[in-house]
Amino acid sequence: MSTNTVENKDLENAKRYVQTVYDAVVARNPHEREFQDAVKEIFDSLAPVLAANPHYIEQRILERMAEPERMITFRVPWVDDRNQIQVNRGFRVQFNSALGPYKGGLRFHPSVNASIIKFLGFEQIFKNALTGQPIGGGKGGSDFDPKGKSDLEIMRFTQSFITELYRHIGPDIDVPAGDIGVGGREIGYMFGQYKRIRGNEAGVFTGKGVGYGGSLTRTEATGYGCVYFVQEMLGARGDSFMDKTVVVSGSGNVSIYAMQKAAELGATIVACSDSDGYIYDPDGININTVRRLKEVERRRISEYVAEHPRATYHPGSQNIWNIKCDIALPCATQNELDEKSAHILVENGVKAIGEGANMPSTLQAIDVFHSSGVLFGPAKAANAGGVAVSALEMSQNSMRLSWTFEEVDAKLKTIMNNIYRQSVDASEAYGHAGNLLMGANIAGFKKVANAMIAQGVV
Ligand code: NDP
Ligand code: 2IT
Repeated sequence: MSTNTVENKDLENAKRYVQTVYDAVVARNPHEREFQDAVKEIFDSLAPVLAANPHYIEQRILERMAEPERMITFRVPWVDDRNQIQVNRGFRVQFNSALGPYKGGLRFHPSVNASIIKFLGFEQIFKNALTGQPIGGGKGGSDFDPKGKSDLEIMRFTQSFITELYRHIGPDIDVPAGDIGVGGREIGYMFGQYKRIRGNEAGVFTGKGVGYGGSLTRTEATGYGCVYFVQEMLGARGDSFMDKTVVVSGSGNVSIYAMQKAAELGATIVACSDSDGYIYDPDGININTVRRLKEVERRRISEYVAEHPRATYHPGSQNIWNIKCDIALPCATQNELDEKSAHILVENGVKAIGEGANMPSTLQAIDVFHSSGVLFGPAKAANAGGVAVSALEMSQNSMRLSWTFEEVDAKLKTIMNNIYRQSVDASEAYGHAGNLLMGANIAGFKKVANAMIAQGVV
């Protein structure tokens, strides 16, 4: 029997093992489609690693990883401006602490449920590992809808949320941050309430205001980091953002700063969106207008066209991918880019995709990108800049000092470069050169698996 045959046999065994564990995950988490997809996306990358390292199978690492260490679900009662009592559901998944305290954002959106929180928490484990910083994986949130709520309603809701969550978090235990619907305002209120109960433990949240323990560059970090990652991918082909046409979905925190950095590097951003529709501006999106409308005034993206008459508004956010572009940065939400949209992007000559959001491309869309040779920067690598700067915020809080914008930005660039390198190296080492999804999954997985084995069966 040739070595190759043995390797193929091991690979086939590993694939069968992965499928068995995946089937058990589906059976144990029925109806949790997003969580199942996130597990499948990672598991499908791992057969070559398991074949080469059978002790990962003996140690039942996949079974252990796919089960959260802890899942907390709680009632969040609050009183609205009409003096009506409202009840929402709060979540925190503490998924994996092998590398450090649980770390990950909080999402406030009506679609939030256990499946969404577990998919995000599972992704976060491997993303955080890729940053090289000592942080485990967690995520949380609520089905609360911040849209249209007054500041006082947001404050009352977040205070109630923290009045339960405080007992489960702490600077060395679990450190939440922002995600969809949670930005500086919400973190400020949550930190304030935590402080009343527990005292001034600055490192318990990241994404705080820079005046009270926040890090410079945290606001920009995810968007900038995503563009730095795509810059690395383009650079390897002797290309860059200069003179490229870019489409960025969403118009929130990640989207705004991805647009800003891409424009700074010489690209023209022609479109962005919110959940109602998208705007197209042939002159290039005016990012200051978007920032004011969305960050300050909390209005809809459709209102952009009133100030920029050459721009047009199109209801239906999905159709943003019909616009011809060189680079597409999905920065809104999960499953926003499906197989059909992927085909349209490829037919229109797209060169690179950088996932600023979490799991924005469906599994089928990713297959389209890979089979057509488009550069594909997977979420857990390309959007890791946000959590990476969160970990830098934790370091600054521990040291009781503040680094400058330039210092943090330089560290962010180095981290994104390292993530890119690790992803390339792992993809090559396991025979899938160019597939950065496999590379990122394998590199993140090995760090977590090795730490879990070193710490015993816990
Ligand atoms: P924000 O709440 O700041 O912005 C979200 C944006 O996406 C809004 O413009 C929102 O529009 C839009 N959006 C939401 N759902 C849809 C939809 N179905 N179709 C089109 N647009 C939609 O969130 P963030 O920018 O922080 O997060 C965006 C993505 O990036 C999420 O996937 C998040 O998990 C991920 N991410 C965030 C990080 C961070 O540091 N904030 C770090 C890493 C990843 P509308 O106003 O209409 O709701
Ligand atoms: O998905 C993510 O990485 C985030 N929302 C940021 C998490 C964090 O802890 O900064």
